[in-house]
Amino acid sequence: MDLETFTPGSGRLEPRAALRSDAPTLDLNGTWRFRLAPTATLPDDFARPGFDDGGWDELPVPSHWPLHGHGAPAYTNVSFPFPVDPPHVPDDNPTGDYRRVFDLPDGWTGGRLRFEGAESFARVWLNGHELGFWTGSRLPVEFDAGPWLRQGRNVLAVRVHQWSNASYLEDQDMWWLPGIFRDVTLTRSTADVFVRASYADGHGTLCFDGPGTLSVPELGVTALEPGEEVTVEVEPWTAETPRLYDAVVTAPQETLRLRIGFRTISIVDGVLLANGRPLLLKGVNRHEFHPEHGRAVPYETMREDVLLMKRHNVNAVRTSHYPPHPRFLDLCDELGLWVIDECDLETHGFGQVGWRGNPTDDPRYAEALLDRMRRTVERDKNHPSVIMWSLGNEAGVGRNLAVMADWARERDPSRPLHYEGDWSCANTDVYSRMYASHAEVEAIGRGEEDPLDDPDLDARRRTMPFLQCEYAHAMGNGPGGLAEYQALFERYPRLAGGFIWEWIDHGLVHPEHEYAYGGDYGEPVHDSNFVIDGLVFPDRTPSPGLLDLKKVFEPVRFEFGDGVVRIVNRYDFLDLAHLDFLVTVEDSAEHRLEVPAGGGEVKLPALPEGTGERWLTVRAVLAGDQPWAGAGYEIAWGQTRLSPPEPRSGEIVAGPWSAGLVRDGGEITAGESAFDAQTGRLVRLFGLPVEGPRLDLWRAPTDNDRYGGLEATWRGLGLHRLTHRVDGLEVGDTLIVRTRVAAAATDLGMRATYRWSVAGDGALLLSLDIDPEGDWRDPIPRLGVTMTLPGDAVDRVTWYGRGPGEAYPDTGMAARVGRWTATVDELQTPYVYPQENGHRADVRWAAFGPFTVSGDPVFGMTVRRWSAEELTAARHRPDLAAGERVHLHLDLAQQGIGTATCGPGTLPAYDLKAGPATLRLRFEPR
Ligand code: IPT
Repeated sequence: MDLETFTPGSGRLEPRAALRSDAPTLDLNGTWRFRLAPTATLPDDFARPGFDDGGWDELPVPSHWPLHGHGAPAYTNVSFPFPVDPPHVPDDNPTGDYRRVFDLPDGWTGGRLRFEGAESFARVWLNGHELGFWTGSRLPVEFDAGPWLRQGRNVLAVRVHQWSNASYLEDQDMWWLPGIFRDVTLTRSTADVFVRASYADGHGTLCFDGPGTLSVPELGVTALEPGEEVTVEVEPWTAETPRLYDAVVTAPQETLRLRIGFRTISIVDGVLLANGRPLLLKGVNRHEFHPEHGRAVPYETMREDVLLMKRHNVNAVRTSHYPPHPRFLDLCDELGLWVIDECDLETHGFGQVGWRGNPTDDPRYAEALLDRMRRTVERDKNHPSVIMWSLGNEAGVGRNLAVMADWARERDPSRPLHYEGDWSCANTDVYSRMYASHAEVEAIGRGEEDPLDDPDLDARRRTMPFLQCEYAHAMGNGPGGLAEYQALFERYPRLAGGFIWEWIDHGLVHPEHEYAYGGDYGEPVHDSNFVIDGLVFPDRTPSPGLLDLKKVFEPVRFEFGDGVVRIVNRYDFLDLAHLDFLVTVEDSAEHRLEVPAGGGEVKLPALPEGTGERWLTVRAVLAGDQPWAGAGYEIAWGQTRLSPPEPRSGEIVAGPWSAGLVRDGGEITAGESAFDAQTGRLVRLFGLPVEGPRLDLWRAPTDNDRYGGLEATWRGLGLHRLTHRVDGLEVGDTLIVRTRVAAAATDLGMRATYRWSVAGDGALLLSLDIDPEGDWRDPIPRLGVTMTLPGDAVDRVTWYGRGPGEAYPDTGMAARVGRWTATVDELQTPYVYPQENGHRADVRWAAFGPFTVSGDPVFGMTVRRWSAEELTAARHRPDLAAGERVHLHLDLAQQGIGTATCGPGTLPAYDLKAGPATLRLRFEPR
């Protein structure tokens, strides 16, 4: 077989919509016979009905064979895992032969074999007759099986090659996972239907193409003829109000059931509108992924994705970078998500060879690219949730884009076209970019972007709405900078929002590593953990990034005044009538607030009196059950401080040395606490053996620190191998320990002067002055102290500060002020690629087993059962094992997180620059 062909397939039927039909359909999923060969050069005899496959293995369909013990997955982002030499393919070409015997029910005649997805080049035989071949891994295909079907026993044979000329079109950033990974059916349905349902001013206009007639009983529409148009009063479909109407198409051979949503997408004065109102996309990029099944995603998992998105205030999905399983779009229709449906096209690896030979600009590939666009649009054209077609991702520029776009415009003028790879926007209706900085997004929002060379294209692009099809790369700890992007999207009408990169970490379950990423299967070329860059972990546990996103995407805002709160409705379509508003002060009972449906200023109720620092929290929760969350589910919240902490200056004045400061051999003791007389370091705290605290600047680099270059800078400065020199130790009323902290081979250093005193109540007070010496021009990882305690001294930590989750200077929007408690294990964020995590911000005090630490006024807190060095060295979750000590990091400041793995680094406001600083901590026995 010619795997180097430019032809996208043979023997195939015209593409048509994914439809629910009552025509008889046979589910051919299940256990198939399977064998894998290392090359494509094999005889075809296996397709004969009488072939003996007794020695073969079994394989479930749908699935990917590398996830069932045949070969191994491989991950690359941009790089092709074979030479860039189109149309040629490597000789090493894993080839899977599949056989399935099925019995045809009595009386069955005719039918189509339908494959929803197979990666990447497949040939199919029925009862020994070759029906044809197809490419386009994430696209459906149908063959006429009728002439070859037999009564009783039938034998279906499929040969799937991993590599073909079509592989050059499928260079998406994901695991290479061959196999028949979506459903296989034999169906007697033949109909195609294209329903067009628009909305304006309370009315829906409906018409359809297809066989038979269409009825929508609920709207009193009966027997609408193809091409006939009817306008009726309807409720519109939006992602916030996913109103669907059941429709029936009665065709001669079958009855089809559709769910129709009326909505109109338009662009007016450079603003993206849905049903005439501005639309702000709060989106995520979703790859199909399951940690055990790869892209053969179970239906329940798809549903879980949609539910999780809805529960985190996400309102849009880009189906990066191929059409998803068709049922995913049914869920988007039903539960309400705006969708950019992307064609299965990416040629990114050509970028690494200067885009030479890019199929996007090679006329020999025009047919294949058009074929992919047609199959995308035809399959998904009836979904109200789909509001734009995307030509593909990272496929460079070239004439074939126009071929795709021209066809799509003609076929479906109702949906704008999207493509990011061509900044001239020659073939699109929206201006889309990825990872543009805040400053550039703002310039575009103002209409002040740099002009294109071509004045016509430039003028055209200036009339377009702007969106970021990818931004805020959610790799590892982060992303930082979300709130600042959202503020821009909300400020400028031209900005239609964007889509976070990306939804899920594609970590594959692995016996040794827990979750595997690139390189874990010995791939010679790979992109390591770039495939671990999602808002949810591989098992779909939300990461802190998703919790932050929920906060940033909140559709309700609270602005506090004196005794009042102003409630701002930021939904695009809904009012606030479906929400309850609850007020509480610290841990007191919640009061209900009466809030008008339109929002506005509301008086706060009389609140319980109290002393010390107190915070008021308002929460907006679902008043009733929604299909995606139950009554009481929190949608938004806001906080304001009612009263400041009581000044405590009296207490922190050094008291008389009740216990005295005693030199005792090698120690200086203060009651139950003691310092090493040589180093001045605390060795015992209220009887507990401790080490430190001492100055520490290191954190285990985050992915953003690493890929963005900061880690290299920090290592260059030796911040991971600081040395401490004692320059002086004075024992008087106060123990003063003067040190200089610096790394070998550098002339930068920090003077660190520890002043220890004992308060009248027995508390130990530390005042640490930090004075940088030399030219510290780069941001530093953190500024604080580290100490260790015996492992059994601390299990649970209780603190008053922001929580419950982690927070860094530009993340942690989800962390609110309160009193929290967590075990040391719960304080860890289990990033698949271990890195700095778990920092709790603005801690007023924290109780660790036998003692409490208070800040003046606050400190940052991280508690681990391993050291920062061990965390730095770890590559997978299981590399981290509890040691004998608990490591306590008490910080004045941390460097921001940013999103430099892809996109801008930390915004300047969140850079941690070395400068003179003082950290004050108070240690008290409990
Ligand atoms: C961008 C890709 O579109 C996306 O698929 C993903 O690979 C992402 O990068 C990185 O995780 S393209 C990049 C060159 C900006």
